[in-house]
Amino acid sequence: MLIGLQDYIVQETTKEWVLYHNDFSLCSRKVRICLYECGLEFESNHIDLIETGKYEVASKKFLHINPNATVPVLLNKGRPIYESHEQIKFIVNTVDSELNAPADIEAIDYWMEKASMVGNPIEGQNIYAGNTVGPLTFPLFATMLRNVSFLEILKGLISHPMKERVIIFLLLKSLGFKVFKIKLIKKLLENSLLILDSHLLELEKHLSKNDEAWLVGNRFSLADISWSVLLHRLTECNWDIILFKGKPHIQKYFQKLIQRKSFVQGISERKNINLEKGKKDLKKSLKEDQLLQNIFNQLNKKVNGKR
Ligand SMILES: N[C@@H](CCC(=O)N[C@@H](CS)C(=O)NCC(=O)O)C(=O)O
Repeated sequence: MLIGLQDYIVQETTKEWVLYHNDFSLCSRKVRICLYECGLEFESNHIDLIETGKYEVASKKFLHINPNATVPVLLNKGRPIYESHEQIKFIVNTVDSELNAPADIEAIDYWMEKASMVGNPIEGQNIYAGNTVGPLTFPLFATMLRNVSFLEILKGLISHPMKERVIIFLLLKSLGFKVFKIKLIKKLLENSLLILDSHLLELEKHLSKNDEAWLVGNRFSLADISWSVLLHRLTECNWDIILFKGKPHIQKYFQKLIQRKSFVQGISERKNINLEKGKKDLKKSLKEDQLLQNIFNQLNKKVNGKR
């Protein structure tokens, strides 16, 4: 897997910064927020994921930019930087901004890495809270895929380098929420939720002892950017009902994060039709779909019943 800045050019450009990204992608959101925080101008290239309509990430044109078929990809003077946590670190190390003011770098790295998606998205969840996000987004993937044809997903079987991802989307498209009747998938969801809860308890404890303005110190940092997109995804999938319960400091912290100008520019102001429909349908299903309600109730008991 390619990580960090590469020494070759994938696009002839006069632009210092070019971003290949997607409205819905959590990792893309992170990089957009960082670019806005630093006040950087960038060429913006929106690339569709299957959830937002088609497998543009697996198109020949995009595979030239990233053979792994994932967004975001940030180009610096045409050279690609892979992995969103590397991209935001690169920005901060390259550009003068409030984000690289003197601070407790070790603590920022700790919290930033914890919220990152690193390696196989369903492994290493005890270290990377970010790796729980994929399985936890399954219900929203299922509603978003209602607006995408089977044919579009099947195309991924030919062009996408990570076929297992395509198979998961085919399952979600064909079974909808019934996918959680598959024991392995239900267990994956349950484990992801429980592990994320333990990361959130650590975050809650840290915030409760912290009388500074942000996660690390009084300056907004990469740690805050990384947690803002993760916490926000939980609210998009309605997991906040379960996971934010009894965590008043996280609730307050999240409200502060979403008011930040860069968050508004990087997330709130970017409306994606498939995402908006998917979120609306998921809310509706939570009120009407017995199977989904049962899953939420069971998981709520598992997380909050033990306290
Ligand atoms: N660890 C990578 C994760 C990249 C990733 O998996 N991106 C997702 C969107 S958040 C993607 O492009 N998925 C495309 C696909 O699975 O087809 C990073 O931090 O950049």
